[in-house]
Amino acid sequence: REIEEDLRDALARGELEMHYQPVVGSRDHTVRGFEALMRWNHPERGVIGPGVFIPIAEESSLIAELGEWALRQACRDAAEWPADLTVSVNVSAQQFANEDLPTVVSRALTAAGIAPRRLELEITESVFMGDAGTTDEMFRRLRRLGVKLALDDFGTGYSSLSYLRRAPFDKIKIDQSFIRGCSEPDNSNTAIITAIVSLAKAMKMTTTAEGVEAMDELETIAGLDADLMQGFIFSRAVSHQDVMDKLESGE
Ligand code: G
Ligand code: G
Ligand code: MN
Ligand code: NA
Repeated sequence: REIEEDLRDALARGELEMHYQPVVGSRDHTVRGFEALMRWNHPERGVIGPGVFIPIAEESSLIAELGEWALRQACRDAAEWPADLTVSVNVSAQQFANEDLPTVVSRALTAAGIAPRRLELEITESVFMGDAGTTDEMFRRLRRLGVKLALDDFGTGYSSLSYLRRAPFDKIKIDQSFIRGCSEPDNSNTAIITAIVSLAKAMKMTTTAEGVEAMDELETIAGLDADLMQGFIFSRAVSHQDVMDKLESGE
């Protein structure tokens, strides 16, 4: 497979880049942080999204190298932002299953010199498919580092409320499939968002509504009291340089 071999060299050739999508407060729309999303600037194929190459990397040990690079780069970039902004990095189930993950995270934080609480790891429910003891121990080790933990794509996959009890999440990210059409009258998405926000508050977790694209969605979500929002209505993921330019110009 040609693309897999290319991907092996992509890191060394400097073809990978982290882009950043702003996460804003639902009420005041001020920027609270950024989600780091990987891009591959392929010399022939152009920009390739992670939806294409992350699954390929996950079929081999390549995901460990890509994951470590992503964490280090995101922390290094975040070191240049104002210190109250969070950087959120996606961690796939394969990365989570690697016992070196806490060491990798810790080294990325130290190398960049940022406070652990500024780094948030986005983890999906798929990590709970692994051995329960190993999974719980990984959560404990990550927690001990002082980083934040977010449950990504909540509500898709094999959702179980028992995961919320088992793992110490700081945040629930409400999957964008629940955001779509949430402003229409009498729709089940409104009820589901309301329930997730209420559950999160009761468990002292914050909520982010993902994939907000339209003004009516934005208004509905603010009304439903989700804490944070992200989506194309605010911005797509942009380069570190664009983040710096925006932050320096005061948005
Ligand atoms: O940006 P986009 O919507 O194309 O991302 C597609 C998928 O790739 C998302 O599920 C996202 O979580 C994942 N992804 C993006 N960047 C990274 C990364 O740095 N590491 C891992 N493990 N997954 C990522
Ligand atoms: O799985 P995860 O939630 O990490 O993936 C985030 C993905 O969602 C990114 O690939 C990003 O490009 C995409 N995304 C972010 N905002 C929007 C949006 O408003 N609409 C759509 N369709 N996708 C979005
Ligand atoms: Mn994510
Ligand atoms: Na998500």
